[in-house]
Amino acid sequence: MSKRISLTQYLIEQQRGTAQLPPQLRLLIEVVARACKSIAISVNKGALGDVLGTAGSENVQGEVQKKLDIIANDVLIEANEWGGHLAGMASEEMDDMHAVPLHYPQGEYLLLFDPLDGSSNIDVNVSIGTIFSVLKHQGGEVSNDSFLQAGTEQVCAGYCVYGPQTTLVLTVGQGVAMFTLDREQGSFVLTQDQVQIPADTKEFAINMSNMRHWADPVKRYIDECLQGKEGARGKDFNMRWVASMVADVHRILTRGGVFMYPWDKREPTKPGKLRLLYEANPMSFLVEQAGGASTNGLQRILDLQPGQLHERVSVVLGSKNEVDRVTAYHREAQ
Ligand code: P6P
Repeated sequence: MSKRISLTQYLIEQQRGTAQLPPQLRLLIEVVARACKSIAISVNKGALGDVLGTAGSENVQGEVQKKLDIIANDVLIEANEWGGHLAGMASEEMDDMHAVPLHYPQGEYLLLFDPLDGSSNIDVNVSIGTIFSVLKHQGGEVSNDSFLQAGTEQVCAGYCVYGPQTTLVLTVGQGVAMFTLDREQGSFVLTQDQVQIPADTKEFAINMSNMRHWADPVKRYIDECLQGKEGARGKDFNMRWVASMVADVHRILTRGGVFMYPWDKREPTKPGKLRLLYEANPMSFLVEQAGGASTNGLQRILDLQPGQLHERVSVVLGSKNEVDRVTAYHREAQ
């Protein structure tokens, strides 16, 4: 890679270039990146910072909140509400949207986030991350309904993975770029641009303990992978499951693979475990911008019209040819 540039320089070049990145959106991204640096500092303290363990509360999903879930959520709210770039925010950790207080200037964007994805991994020191998605506010009073836009309406999406490196991964619709945090400088530095996911792979990511609950098309696909080169696929597969979507997606953006969290019969009325607006949509935008594919087994995830803020969805994403195969198996079974 030629001379490394900072996130700020990259964004200014996007502002001047074909992306014509609006200044308010550039500011939004810079603010979110700074918030992620602050979250990384808390995450990296671990037991030394009294940030581990549970917060003694539950979120709207009925999940026990970890202390760092709350810390990360508060950091993102406080960092973003005064800048004048947002009309409102929505988070996995908040029942309803958070309107920008009226004593601050109102902006034209809506920010959605999972402040700390994979928080079951916090106490065991496994990679976790922040996922974010940006929509345009369509005007009028901001409410939960303002956020109910299809994933194709996103103007920006990204995540920050807190792992061996702290890496910000971003798209504004002009491909996917990766920025590694230079802790000595305290700035994100461009370390990969125009990320491409290989169309084929030998690696799948799924929670195998749920096998008996899957629908037949998922069982068929995974069985074929497990049969290896003696089976229908004619090649051996490897399996990874970090139980942090950010970490699994980062691996797929880096070397390919297919990630699946499908519907299963444990809770048949739920389409899946993952949330559409602030997990599946931003990850699907990134994956498609990197040449991959993302469906709910039957439809392109970015085309789905959300009905509620914390709506869940079944997810199959990653290397295009594998996602196409899984989707074909679902369609054949209809
Ligand atoms: P399971 C983390 O809680 C998460 O929302 C995703 O990041 C991850 O892919 C999935 O759930 C893990 O779920 O059932 O394997 O613990």
